[in-house]
Amino acid sequence: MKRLNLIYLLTVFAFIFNCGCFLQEANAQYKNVSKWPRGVTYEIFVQAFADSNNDGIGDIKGMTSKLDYLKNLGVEGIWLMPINPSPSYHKYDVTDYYGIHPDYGTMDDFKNFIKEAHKRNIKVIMDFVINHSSNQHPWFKDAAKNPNSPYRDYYVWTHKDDPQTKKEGKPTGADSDNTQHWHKVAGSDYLYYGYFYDGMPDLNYDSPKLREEMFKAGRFWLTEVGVDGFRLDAARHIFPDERPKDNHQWWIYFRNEMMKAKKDVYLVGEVWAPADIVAPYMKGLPALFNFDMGFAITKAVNEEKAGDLVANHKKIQDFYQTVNPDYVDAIFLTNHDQNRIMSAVNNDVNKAKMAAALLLTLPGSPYLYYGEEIGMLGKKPDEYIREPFLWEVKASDKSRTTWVKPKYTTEETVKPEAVQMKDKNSIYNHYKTFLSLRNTSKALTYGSLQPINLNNEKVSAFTRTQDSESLLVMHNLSHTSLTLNLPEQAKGYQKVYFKNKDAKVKNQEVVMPAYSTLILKK
Ligand SMILES: [Ca+2]
Ligand SMILES: [Ca+2]
Repeated sequence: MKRLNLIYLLTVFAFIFNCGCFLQEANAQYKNVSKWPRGVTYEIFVQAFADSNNDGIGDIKGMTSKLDYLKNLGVEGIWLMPINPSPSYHKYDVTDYYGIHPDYGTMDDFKNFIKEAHKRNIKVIMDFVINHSSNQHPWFKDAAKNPNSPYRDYYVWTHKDDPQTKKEGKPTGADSDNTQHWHKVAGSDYLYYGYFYDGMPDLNYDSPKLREEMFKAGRFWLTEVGVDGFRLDAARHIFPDERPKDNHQWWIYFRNEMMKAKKDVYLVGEVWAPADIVAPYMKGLPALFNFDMGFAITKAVNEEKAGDLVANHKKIQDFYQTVNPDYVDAIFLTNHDQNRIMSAVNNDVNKAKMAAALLLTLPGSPYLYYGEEIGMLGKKPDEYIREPFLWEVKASDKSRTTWVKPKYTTEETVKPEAVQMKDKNSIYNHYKTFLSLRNTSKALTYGSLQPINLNNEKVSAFTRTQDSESLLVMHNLSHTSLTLNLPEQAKGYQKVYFKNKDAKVKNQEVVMPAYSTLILKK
């Protein structure tokens, strides 16, 4: 306990002295009001994050040693990309639903990681990839060579004369461009269904035996291992495209089964699609990723125009609320499947900081992608948006992984975390400041959203209100300083709650330097 108090005090002081911009009453306490899943979650590609045994591959022990780093950043949850045994580097094709990939460590390592995370009030969710297995999974290997295999029914088969095998499929969304969904097995007259590619045969959710098998695996991680929930990959592909209602129903069923093992299990689904397709999934999945918002923020920041970013976000939120009032809107800038935000804004650190400021002041439950907070760069192909995290300068970086030779995030382009920590203007300290800002404010964490029109397209302005706390948030997205008059709608917001870059307010006039943020309270 003593140690925790000390960390807490140090955090308070570091926070006050670092930015000197969080203007609260002198006796006000720095106190977290956010409660996960409404706090900030951090996505980790284990292979690239932190190495503990000097083999160049990130592992669970390495990750465990960085929990204090994540705690200090203000993170309350961790999402792990797949950790099960798999033949691929990314591990989205599983060969054992009960194991840990040996490169990453052992089950004991993982249980210890969860214990240490929970000690710090950090939740752990893991990718549970159940739409498909690997074609190297023992179930599939047996099913493919033997039509009478007990696992035959775990996959989806059809005869080569079936006309649908000749049909060119169409990709459903941005998550795949594969159009050949039926794949041959050498020496057999039967083909199997694999939505993504032949290495990922789809599991057959029309089979009660398969369904029970996957429930069993899910319950294992929740009860035996102790994870807090799952990120569910390819959530709209469980059943084929023409059966969306079966997909919606499936997740209600799945959630009920998982709740038998863990009442408060957290599930966040990947449905990479516009809001009208996402919405029906909310009945089963309490949290879904909001892909639209990340795109909208990136566009606004790049064009230096607020546009209808806030109004659209509110429209989507209001719509989702009609489907499930308790839903969690999982917002993010980019994830492991997209070019990194710093590259998406053409390496412009001011724009990357503005994207973060928007993400962390708008409603939703923010997800950060590892390395985003140090401004890591990265463009597709996928390996290069999943490059090694830079902890220290290369010569003294014992945790740095070498799993891939980086093309974008190198010693020359990105300052490592340890260096940025000491620089009050670094992107790292910008993230840390905005995480603290959000975590300590009920209005920013839970508050309702109202767009405010300042008659200037360069400024994104909105209020966030929760109970008696109401904040007027203004971001100058542009490279020029602006002087604005607050409209009638914003009357009464007079006191500075937060500011950076010398933004100021006097009476109803606001001065906002380029790329600044100003938050006023009543
Ligand atoms: Ca290692
Ligand atoms: Ca499927």
